[in-house]
Amino acid sequence: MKYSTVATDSLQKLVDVATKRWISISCLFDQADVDRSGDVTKEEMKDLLDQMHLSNSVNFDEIWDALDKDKSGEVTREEWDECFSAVAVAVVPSSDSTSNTFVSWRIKPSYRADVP
Ligand SMILES: [Ca+2]
Ligand SMILES: [Ca+2]
Repeated sequence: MKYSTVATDSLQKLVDVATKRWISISCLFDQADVDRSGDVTKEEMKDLLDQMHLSNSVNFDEIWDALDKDKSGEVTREEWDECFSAVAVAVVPSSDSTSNTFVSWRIKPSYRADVP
């Protein structure tokens, strides 16, 4: 699943703020779904962005477009999870770079006190 750069960027900002507040993507949905209807409406999503002080720094239409995959006018938990997991995957470093970091740690000189 690919989203526009603007959508990914905006969703990423939302994820960043949520992460800083120790809110998981799943909890974020609960927070957005104020009336516990099981889906998030445009109004609820706008309120959430307001709460997170993101209304001015993200592109709402792009976010909404990415979230409401079937264009039903509401975002279900499935749509929410699918969209955010796609964004989360995009920002996680590849396993290659992780193993490279690991290797460079291993070959650091052993006399360095700050290297385990
Ligand atoms: Ca709702
Ligand atoms: Ca929908």
